[in-house]
Amino acid sequence: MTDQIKQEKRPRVFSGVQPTGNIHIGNYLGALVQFVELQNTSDCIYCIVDEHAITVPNDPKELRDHIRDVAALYLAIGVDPEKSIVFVQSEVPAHAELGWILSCNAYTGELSRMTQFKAKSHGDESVGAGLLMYPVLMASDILLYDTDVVPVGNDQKQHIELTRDLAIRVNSRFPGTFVVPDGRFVKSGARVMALDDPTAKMSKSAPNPRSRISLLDDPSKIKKAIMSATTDSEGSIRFDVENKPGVSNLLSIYSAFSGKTVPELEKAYEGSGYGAFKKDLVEVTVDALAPIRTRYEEIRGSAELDRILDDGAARANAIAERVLRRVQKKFGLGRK
Ligand code: ATP
Ligand code: LTN
Repeated sequence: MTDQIKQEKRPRVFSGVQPTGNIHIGNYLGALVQFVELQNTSDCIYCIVDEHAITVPNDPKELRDHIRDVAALYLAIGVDPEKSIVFVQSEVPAHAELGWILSCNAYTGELSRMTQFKAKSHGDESVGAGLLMYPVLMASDILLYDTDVVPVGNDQKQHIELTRDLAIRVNSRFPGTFVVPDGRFVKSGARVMALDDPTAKMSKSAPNPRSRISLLDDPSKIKKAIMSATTDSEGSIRFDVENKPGVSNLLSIYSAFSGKTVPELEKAYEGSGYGAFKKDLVEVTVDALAPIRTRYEEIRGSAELDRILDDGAARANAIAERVLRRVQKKFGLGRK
């Protein structure tokens, strides 16, 4: 039995984050914490998806900086390059090549109905076609590595569904082309809401900086954001998303960072006011993020970071080229 378990193939995990700055606790609790957790049981590949970042207007200099930022953050939260492959998407050309093949198998109708496309294009005809193709490139990222599991935040469910649909569609024409992946979503903290408006998700791009806590915020910024977080006038600390979205969001964040369950927290804060609760949450959050900041500062400008990304690109290319060749053969592309 033990031998049998040993011989079983470890699941392949793939995920990516866009280098668009301001990585916040929503990204962290919704997706990134899983990256670290999965390293011990799976073969993990973590990508900085810079080609996705150019689907909306962007500044090239900032993009360059943010690629390093996200890479350093991966390592700072505990992604271990000895266990996982960490690389930059544009350094593996097979992503764009498989993306083209997949785009020939995706329907313009299904792409134009995607929530993200509708939200970001605002029905504008002159919006970049890359925005429409965004989920196809994401499917390519995933399918290129014969991925079994994709740890992401809840908001990516529709993209994962499309990836599965595309894989199944191609497989029905050419059996055995793709592994059909599953999404993996965390239960608590899966959707962190904006601090100033707990009915909207915490977002990198929201104009109010107090709507989010970025992973690299200093203690005074964290304090300001939490102390000014929207709550309600009832004054009791209980989890009730419908009627108390602000307090419920804070309870989820508290629970995720402290390891205490929500009922434990409700009990501990029975009878106390929002002020005391928020003050404690500031402390818990500052303590959780401090080691990440310290490690990030050590890594961000280091030559070691480049070495890790070079090595990651070489390892990712080796896998991706093999899978791409397999797919090209199925489609009759090329001569061999
Ligand atoms: P934005 O916050 O601007 O909407 P995004 O969703 O484009 O950013 P990415 O960097 O592409 O951000 O996302 C990285 C990961 O973080 C994804 O798996 C995404 O699902 C997750 N994520 C983003 N926002 C939240 C949130 N508020 N709560 C939980 N997970 C989130
Ligand atoms: N769309 C994703 C980022 C992303 C991704 C991926 C996530 C691009 N390619 C492949 C997982 C697997 C987002 O989080 N906004």
